[in-house]
Amino acid sequence: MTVSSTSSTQSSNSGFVSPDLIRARFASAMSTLYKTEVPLYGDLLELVADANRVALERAPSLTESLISTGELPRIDAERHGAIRVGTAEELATLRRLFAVMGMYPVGYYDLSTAGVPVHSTAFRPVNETSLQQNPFRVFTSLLRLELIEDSDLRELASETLKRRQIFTPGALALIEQCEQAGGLSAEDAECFVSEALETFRWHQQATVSAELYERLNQQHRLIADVVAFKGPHINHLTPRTLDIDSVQAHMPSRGIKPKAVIEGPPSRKCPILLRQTSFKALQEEVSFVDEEGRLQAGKHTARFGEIEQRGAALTEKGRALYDQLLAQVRDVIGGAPHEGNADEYAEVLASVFAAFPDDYEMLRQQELAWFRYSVTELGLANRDNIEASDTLDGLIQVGYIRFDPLVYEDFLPVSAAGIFQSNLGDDLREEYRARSSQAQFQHALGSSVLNELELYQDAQQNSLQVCAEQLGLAELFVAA
Ligand code: OOG
Ligand code: NI
Repeated sequence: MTVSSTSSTQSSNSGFVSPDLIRARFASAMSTLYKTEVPLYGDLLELVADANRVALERAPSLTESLISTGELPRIDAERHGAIRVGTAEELATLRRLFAVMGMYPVGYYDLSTAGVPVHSTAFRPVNETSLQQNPFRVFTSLLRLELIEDSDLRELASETLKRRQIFTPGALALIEQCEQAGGLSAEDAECFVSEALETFRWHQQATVSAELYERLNQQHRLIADVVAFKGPHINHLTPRTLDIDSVQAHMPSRGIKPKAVIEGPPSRKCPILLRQTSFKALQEEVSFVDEEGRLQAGKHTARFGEIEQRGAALTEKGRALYDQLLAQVRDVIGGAPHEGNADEYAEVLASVFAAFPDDYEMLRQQELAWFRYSVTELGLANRDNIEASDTLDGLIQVGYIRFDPLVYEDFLPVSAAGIFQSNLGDDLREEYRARSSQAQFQHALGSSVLNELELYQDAQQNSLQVCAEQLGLAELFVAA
């Protein structure tokens, strides 16, 4: 896969608008749309903005670190969304649509092991400049129809999906045009944003009868959600908060009832990976259509709200430790957490995770997390006193180089499963025995997915290279 490495907000000489700008426009249009569709989302945005302001006022070092990594300006606009599609063709066309906005598939998530019949990737910007511009990401799942045991129903679902077209002719034409010409003009980009938005809009009218909907729903609620509608409605849009515990605590005062447990690591001094919580999906009025085309009133729950707090991206070693500790927590409490054991879960989580160093210097020395290194003012002032034998650790010790955690830009399969489950009903727990199949997913996608660890490693290495150049050194590296 080729990923464009150039990115700027300005139009280039060719007269094309940068993909980063198209993505920023799209993310903002999507947020406006979702506010009108799900008004509680608007309330949540206000809560998050308040909590973020307080968190920044309370911790000047947090502000400093966010400035150093270039994240501060992006926080207010930061969101992720999620959609679910039904066919390989839909997924492959989405890949092309997202590429227009500089979003590429990163990572593979298998959720079938947690009883959710999908596998997924995240479309997101991949280079640092683009991430700083606007980090909008979309968690995108492909339904695994092969997991429907009833072959008649499987066939019906597949035929229903084949009959729909989730993209407008205008969107398809502009994707094609962008691929051929290498970009879009300002006017075409604007048109693209509004055409693309159509795919993610909620459709009140289903494409199936109430009876077929019920049969699909019986198999799995998620199957009904994907198959029975005209398009892959965006099912949540998640703002990033700097203090998830505060937002969770304040939700009820705004009439929002959060799920019982925050997914991910416990609250820490040095946040790692991703903590998420959501509120229950809304019940919405829909109309089904019978064979004669008559409308039948009904209800469907699909859309919900979610917030997240992002922390340091972990290395392979750090991630292995995280997975091991999380598994240990689940062993102690006997499976996934739920409303009935939320307090016990929080206690066990905190005590088991005491084994995960909660100090950036330790995380760095033990190579558990990725960092962005930068030369300080002091370092620049002493540039001429640097010696070729100076090491990274030495330069950090004398205060010539600082390091800040690279934020985790991706998702967590166990958390994602928890989010799915809480919105589908806690009763759905059975696991699918089907094997995870990244190859099959990539075949449907029409390309491979990028490895997130390589992206973080590159970002860390690039920052070290810049430091070396600024200090007149040939190279700098993390001592093994
Ligand atoms: C996606 C759930 C996963 C997350 O933040 O982990 C997700 C879905 O419900 O379609 O969005
Ligand atoms: Ni989400």
